[in-house]
Amino acid sequence: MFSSKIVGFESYVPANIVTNDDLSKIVETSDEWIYTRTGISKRCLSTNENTSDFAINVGKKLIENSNISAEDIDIVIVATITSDYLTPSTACIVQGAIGAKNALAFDINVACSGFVYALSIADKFLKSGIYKNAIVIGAETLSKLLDWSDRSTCVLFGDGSGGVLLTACEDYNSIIAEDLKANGVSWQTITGGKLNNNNPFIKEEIQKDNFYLQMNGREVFNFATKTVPKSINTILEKANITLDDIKYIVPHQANSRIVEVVAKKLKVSLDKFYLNLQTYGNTSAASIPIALAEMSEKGLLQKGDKIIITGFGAGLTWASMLIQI
Ligand code: B82
Repeated sequence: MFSSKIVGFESYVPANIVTNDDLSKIVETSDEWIYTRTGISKRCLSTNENTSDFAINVGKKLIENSNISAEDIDIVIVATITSDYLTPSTACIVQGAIGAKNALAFDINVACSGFVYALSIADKFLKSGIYKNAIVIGAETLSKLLDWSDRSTCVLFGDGSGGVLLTACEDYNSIIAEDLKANGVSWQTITGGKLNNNNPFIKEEIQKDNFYLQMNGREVFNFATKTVPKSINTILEKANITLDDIKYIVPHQANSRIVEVVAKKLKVSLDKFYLNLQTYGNTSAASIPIALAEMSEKGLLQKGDKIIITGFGAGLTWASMLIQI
C-alpha cells in the first residue's frame, strides 16, 4: 500500500513589486482603501514572464533541492486559470523545460481551489502504486486577465507560482483527509477569460461577453464565509481530530476579512491562520503553495505537524485537505 509524502516546497514570484500607492497612480484608489478592505499592501506583477516561466522556476527548484532526478518524475500537474496558451498545457511546457522526459503532464482549471484539487489527483496517482514521483504546481499570471481600468478588481490580484514534490511512500502519509466540492449552479459569480464564438456561419450579431475577470464581491464573500468553516469541520470529523491538533490553517489568500469571519465561526484564534496576502495579493491557484513554501523557508513546518489547506473560488469550487508535514 502506497501513500504520498510531501518532500519539497518551492515558490517563485516575479521581481516587479507594485505597491498600493503605485496603483493609485493608475486607477482612482488609495493604500487606505485597498488595505482596509482586503489586507493587501503590495503584489508582484509580471513584466516579461508568463505563467510557464514561473512554473518552470518552481519545477527546477523542486528537483534541485531534492534527491530525485528529473527523469524520475512521473507526473507534472499545473493548476492554473492563466496558462500561456489554451493548448499546449503549461504542464507540458514545464515538463519539457525541466527534463522530466518520463512524466505525463496536464493542467487543471479549478481557479483558487486548483492547487488542492491537483494535490488530490496526484495523491490518487501515487496511491495506485503505478507512479512514484509527482510535481504539483499552482501558477498564475492574473495580471493578463484583469481590466486595468476597473479599480474594484485590478487592485486585488498578483502573479506568481508555488509547488510541491510528492513521492510514493509505504511508511509515511502526508495526505490524511480531504473535502473537494463544487457548486456549478453559481458559476456566474466569478468569471474570466470568456472566449466568444467566432466562425463564418454565425448569422446574427452575438453577444460578446467581457474577457476580463469579474466577481460579485458580496456573493462570493458570503459563499466563502459559509462554506470554508463547514469544509474545515468536515475534514476534522473525517480525521477524528480537533482544531487543537492543527498547527496552521493555510487558506487561499483572497481577503483578510474572509479569514476573520472564518476564524470567528470556527471559534479559533486568527493566529492559527497563515496569511501573506499583504505581500502577494490574491494569486488564485498559486496562493496556497506560495504560502506553504514561505512557511517551509521560515521553518514553520516541522515533520509530523498537521496543517489544513483550504482553497475556494470560481466554479464555484472549494477544497480542503489535512496534511501531515
Ligand atoms: S468585497 O466583496 O469587496 N468585500 C467583502 C464584502 C470587501 C470587504 C471582496 C473583496 Br474587496 C475581495 C475579495 C472578496 C471575496 O469574497 N473573494 C473570494 C470569495 C470566494 C472565493 C474566492 C474569492 C477570491 O477573491 O479569490 C470580496
